[in-house]
Amino acid sequence: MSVDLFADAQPLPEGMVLLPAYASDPGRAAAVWEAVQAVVAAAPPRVMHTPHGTMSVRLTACGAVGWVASAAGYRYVAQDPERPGPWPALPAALRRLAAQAADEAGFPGFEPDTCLLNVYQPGDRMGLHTDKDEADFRWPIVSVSLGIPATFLVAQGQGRPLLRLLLQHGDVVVFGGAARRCRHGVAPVPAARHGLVGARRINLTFRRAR
Ligand code: MD3
Ligand code: FE
Repeated sequence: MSVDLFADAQPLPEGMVLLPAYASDPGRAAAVWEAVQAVVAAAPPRVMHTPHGTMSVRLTACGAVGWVASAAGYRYVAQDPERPGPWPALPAALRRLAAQAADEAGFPGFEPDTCLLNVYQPGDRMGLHTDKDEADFRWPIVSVSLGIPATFLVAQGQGRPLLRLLLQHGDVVVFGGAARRCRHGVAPVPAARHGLVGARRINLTFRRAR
């Protein structure tokens, strides 16, 4: 079951589905957190330098490919440029979480080939952008928020106001359909501490890149 917490105040873009506390469900929480810690230990999050400047957020990835930025641009690559060998495998608990959330949101058959992990420290932000480095926009992106709550921003269309949503520990958002092409970003993360995750926000995005 999905709950549309903000439906009265703010209509959501078509294809955007909120699953509050889905990842912190007692049946999933421990395996999800264990998997996240294993990925972060194997492939430490690092600052990336884009053609437009340095990102404040630290990034890493797991799966068959990972997203990397350089002065030359952005792309998905099978080798981690900062370590010998491939990215860590996508842990089964995370693959299952993403597939179940997508199914729940009306996008059956989702098989992500990558999960990007964004690690925010207080003050870190992500400017408005569109995710367009993936091959087929018919697949959704599944987002999982862990740790410090943050304000997520979505631009609904030309001249329309920004939608602002507070995403809290365990919240899952599925972006399919028209929402897949929305501009979005994250406001500066407040100084705070989460009991499990510490003074950080970790966002996972599951994608079918190829
Ligand atoms: C809407 N991450 O990694 S997740 C990103 O919280 C990214 O770290 C943000 O934007 C974060 O690219 C937001 C929510 C999200 C992810 C992908 C989307 C929203 C999206 C793709 C299309 C539309
Ligand atoms: Fe994005």
